[in-house]
Amino acid sequence: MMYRKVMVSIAIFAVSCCFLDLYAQHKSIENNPIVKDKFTADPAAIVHDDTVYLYTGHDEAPDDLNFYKIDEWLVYSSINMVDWKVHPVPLKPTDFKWAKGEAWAAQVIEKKNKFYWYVTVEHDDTHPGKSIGVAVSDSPIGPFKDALGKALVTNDMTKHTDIRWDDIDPTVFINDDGQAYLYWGNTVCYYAKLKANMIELDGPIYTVELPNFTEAPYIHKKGDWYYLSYAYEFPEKIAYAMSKSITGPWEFKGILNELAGNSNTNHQSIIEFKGKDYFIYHTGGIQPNGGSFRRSVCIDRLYYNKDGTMKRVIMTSEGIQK
Ligand code: FUB
Repeated sequence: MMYRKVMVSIAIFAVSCCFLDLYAQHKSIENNPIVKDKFTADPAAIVHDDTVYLYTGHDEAPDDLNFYKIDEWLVYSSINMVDWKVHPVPLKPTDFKWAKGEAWAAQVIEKKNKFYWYVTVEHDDTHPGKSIGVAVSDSPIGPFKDALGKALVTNDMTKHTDIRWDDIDPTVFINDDGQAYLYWGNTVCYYAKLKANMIELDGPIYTVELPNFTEAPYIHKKGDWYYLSYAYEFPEKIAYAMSKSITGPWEFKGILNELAGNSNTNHQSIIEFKGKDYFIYHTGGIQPNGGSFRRSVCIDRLYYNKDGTMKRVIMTSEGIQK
């Protein structure tokens, strides 16, 4: 009798262990947001030497401030999109002598082993309003320094709207023929060619008509298609348009990502890494004090349809799993 009891107990124990093990194997870790010890916003990522470099702003608004307080940009790297290594602060608005501050959205691009970082900052009183500057480094993690000694785009260079924050959110794309293009804007979407030196505009500034364009244009290419995604309406969703040419005409394709949890802004970056596509964005999801001015970068998979259109992103808590 005793022997039977012991055997039954052992069997129950073994089955329980089995279930616990299965549970552990199938329980996903919550990898979104990817940085949990500070607030990160406005992601922009590049791939270099089998590594992803992710650049963000550092949201530091105290709980009682209902506006942005962003005094530096940050850089993280990963070889698997799950484990992220933080590097020393690579750039601050104070590194631009002509800027007052405010490290708004920015994007890095590599050309001939140099890394050019196009940033939004508040200009000093000589050119009031938001401006775009460009910094350069020999390494994706910096240190970066002002490449031009003055702003690349100032508020007085664009006259399509009276607001002083329409020259923000630069995105840069180098076309197959080597020609680089800078897109940017708030309320109005602008673009211009860049000279081969990457630090001067080459010719006029054009505009692109896009439905409900708010800000955060982002250019990427997949196969023969160019994609211009952007923040749509406010609070922001992400919508996109497609074209067979970097300069359009752009055909509107609809919503790519819905409202981001607890944040008015959404700000996307899209990359392909080791054969998979990723949608990188921010939410206000960290509790208890995350929100529109204390945001957090998240990553989810992006999928394309056969005709090149993109499937709507499914934002998840799990994010990317190993
Ligand atoms: O982070 C400040 C601003 O909020 C960015 O420049 C916009 O894209 C929005 O995310």
